[in-house]
Amino acid sequence: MAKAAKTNRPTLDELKEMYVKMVVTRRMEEGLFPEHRAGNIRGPIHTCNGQEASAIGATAVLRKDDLVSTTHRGHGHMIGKGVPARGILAEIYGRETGLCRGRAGHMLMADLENGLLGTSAIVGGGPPYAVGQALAFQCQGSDRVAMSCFGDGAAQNGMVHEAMNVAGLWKLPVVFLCEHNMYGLTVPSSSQSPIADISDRAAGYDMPGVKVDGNDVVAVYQAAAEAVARARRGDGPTLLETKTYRMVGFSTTDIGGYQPEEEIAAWAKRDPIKRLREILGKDLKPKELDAMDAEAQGIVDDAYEFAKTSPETPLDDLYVPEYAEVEAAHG
Ligand SMILES: Cc1ncc(C[n+]2csc(CCOP(=O)(O)OP(=O)(O)O)c2C)c(N)n1
Ligand SMILES: [Mg+2]
Repeated sequence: MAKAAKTNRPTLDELKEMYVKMVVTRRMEEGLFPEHRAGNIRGPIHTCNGQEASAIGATAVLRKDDLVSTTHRGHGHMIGKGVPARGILAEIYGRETGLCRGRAGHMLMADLENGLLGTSAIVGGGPPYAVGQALAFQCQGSDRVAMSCFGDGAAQNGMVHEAMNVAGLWKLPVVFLCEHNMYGLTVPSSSQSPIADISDRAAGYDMPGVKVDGNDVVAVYQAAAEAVARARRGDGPTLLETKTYRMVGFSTTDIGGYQPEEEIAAWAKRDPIKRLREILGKDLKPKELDAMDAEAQGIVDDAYEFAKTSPETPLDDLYVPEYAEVEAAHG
């Protein structure tokens, strides 16, 4: 297995942007659980609390015209790709101003303007359509890249193997980002996979397999930059595995109790936001760091206000004309 690259170090401005996006993701998601409990949004809601460095670091290296596909745990990938928090929250609240006009909800959002190809609640469903998109890019002679984000549980799914196989065979411009958070639902990964590192499978698809500390945003950024550059220059896919941890339950439906206390405590010490704050603290004064926290909180407060005050999606008009238009365009 290849070691993560030590090149492509993010600039201070990039680190600051990633920090704000990580805090936006954390604060936005923290608001969702109480709102769900209060019955203001429907669920289940899944959050990436603890996994922000993986989501934001990997998507930070994508261009606006690259595409990302994600899962039920995709808010960080959306924020990282530049999808506005307003549109995400309005979609979760079922409002006309949501990304999909309140008709898709938390697990099925897309935003083509910002390269969010889609969110899939079908575990393992994302990699096949990212591969299809990457094939289209290759046929078009474009240098665009598709990134597919999925979990360690999804990695055990047949569709994911098929997707990686064909991507390796045809040298498609796709990055497979496996966010290994140690659980699929309530089941530890050791009960699902005979090997600990999913990236070890990459050799079977003739692509590099790279494993990084998924709570270190710099390491994730560097490894993703290398993988995206490889895909962009036509050298084919990479399987990038980020080792991380889900600090909260699987979703709002999870009653918990299966993640050992010591395990949670050990990962809490490696909180990706705290770690990036320490890195930034070498160049910035505490008040500059506080200002970034305030900026992130402002974005989140504005997005909640926007979502809550937007008109509700009318239940008697759930028709989605965009599908008909796309079908017509393809004949
Ligand atoms: C095809 C399919 N099988 C099962 C499920 C039920 N399910 C939802 S999430 C999940 C576990 C996913 O684990 P992982 O891929 O590791 O993602 P994580 O939730 O840890 O981010 C399962 C089995 C589903 N949604 N789709
Ligand atoms: Mg998992």
